Amino acid sequence: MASGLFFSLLFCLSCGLLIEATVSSECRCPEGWTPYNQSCFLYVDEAQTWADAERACINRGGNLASFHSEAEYNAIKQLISNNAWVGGFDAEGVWLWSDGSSFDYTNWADGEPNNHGGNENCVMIYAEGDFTNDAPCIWTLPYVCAKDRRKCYSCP
Ligand SMILES: [Ca+2]
Ligand SMILES: [Ca+2]
Repeated sequence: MASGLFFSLLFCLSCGLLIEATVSSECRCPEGWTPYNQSCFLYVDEAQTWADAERACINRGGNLASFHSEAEYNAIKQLISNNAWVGGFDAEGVWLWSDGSSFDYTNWADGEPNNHGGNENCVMIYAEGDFTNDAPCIWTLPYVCAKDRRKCYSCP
């Protein structure tokens, strides 16, 4: 028993080391995607509703992008050339990210989110100015997808 546990631990430790060693070569972002920490981002300059944009990102193996710091926001912002959807949405008064991560950082423009017309439930980032806005989900905008690079950090 004890030796079995020992070998399990040893295996996990060596796997961890192996993962660290191979992450740069095996966990590259797909061509066209931009690496940022544990994520890969892709700006798609093709206008879609928020829901269609999210589905398009899912089809690419990810979700609409989320951000959790000013630096991460800036990494996404750098990629866009038009106003663009990201994965934030208003679920009956609670803001969530479509990738399931916590909605722990915001940089709303002054006066936002204003739920204009009672009908603004999706987060867009402005190409000009460093702010986000809640907008009607049926607007069609380009969008930013993200994939989690950690998915390839698995033990064989
Ligand atoms: Ca709303
Ligand atoms: Ca708004």
